[in-house]
Amino acid sequence: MKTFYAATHLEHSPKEEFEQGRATPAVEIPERVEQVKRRLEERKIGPLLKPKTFSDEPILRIHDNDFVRFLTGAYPKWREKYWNDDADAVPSVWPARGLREMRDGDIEKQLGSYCFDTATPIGKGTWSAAREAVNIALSAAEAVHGGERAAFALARPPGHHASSDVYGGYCYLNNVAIAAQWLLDQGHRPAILDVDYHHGNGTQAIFYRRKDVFFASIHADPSFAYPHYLGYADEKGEGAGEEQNINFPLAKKTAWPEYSHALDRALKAVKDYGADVLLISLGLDTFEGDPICRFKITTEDYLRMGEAIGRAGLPSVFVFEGGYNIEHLGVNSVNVLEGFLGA
Ligand code: SP5
Ligand code: ZN
Repeated sequence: MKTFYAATHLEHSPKEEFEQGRATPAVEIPERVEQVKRRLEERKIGPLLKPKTFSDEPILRIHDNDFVRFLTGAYPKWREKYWNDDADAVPSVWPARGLREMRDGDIEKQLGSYCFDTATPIGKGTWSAAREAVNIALSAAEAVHGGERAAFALARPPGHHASSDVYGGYCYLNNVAIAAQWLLDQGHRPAILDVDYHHGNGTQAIFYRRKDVFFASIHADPSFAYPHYLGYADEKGEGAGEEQNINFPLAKKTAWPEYSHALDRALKAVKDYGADVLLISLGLDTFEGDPICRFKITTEDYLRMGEAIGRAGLPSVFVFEGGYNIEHLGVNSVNVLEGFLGA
């Protein structure tokens, strides 16, 4: 299996995020992808390739133009306002109910209207890394479009929490959604399966009123887990997208028996939809040893997960998302890919 990787992500290196009322060390760090890269090299499951550079057009099929322009210039604008400080850009005020939703003007105003949390800092290298992650996802999609059975987009920062005009959850541009749209534009019928511990709220929102991309997500129940405001079982799509969205919210401490049941149902829904290509938002934060999550999936289970996805028999684009146990992240990720290849 071909993997697409670029070193550009190393310059997106957040130091801290703001959660539980205080600054805590960032968990979405460069070492994550470097660990996976090392494991891929060790297991020799295929070449590590540089992505091709795509134009902005596929991004603008998913994201609003004003949002993309904001992200491009946010860091310089922040630096200009706070020239005597070197902290990354994080919002501290939001246009909640009763206030005006204004997206222009002062950088503080813009941050609050485009970002939904305090865990997604914009630093000097953030834009170039997010932009290159899109090239990585598109390159993997292009490989599969060209006839490969599967490809792996080892992208960072992740993408599934970003919608057309809002970022958050360590995500800026929605890599998997952009790749799905690109495949649709080449004539495919794509479905997205999101196995990250957190609900893929951005991906869901993007395709919620559409019938041309199916979305299935298996995740921690948002009644106790991030992103809290989306990902419930009654969200089934709207308008033309009715019944084209399916959520499997699971309890704390979910282990493989319950997880695999949801996975089988999600894959059955993808098959029933008649997808001819599958994109997988591959988050490994369901791992029993993840520092910020509460599922009980084991290293062995990831082989089973890959096998189940492989048995669906669809050309597959794996797009890397979350997973924060640095030590086990490489083995867990590559186990999914090896399980898939062995199926
Ligand atoms: C891509 C992805 O997995 N994004 C997840 C973002 C979750 N951020 C909030 C998690 C809340 C748990 N707080 C633990 C504090 C660790 N610093
Ligand atoms: Zn996650």
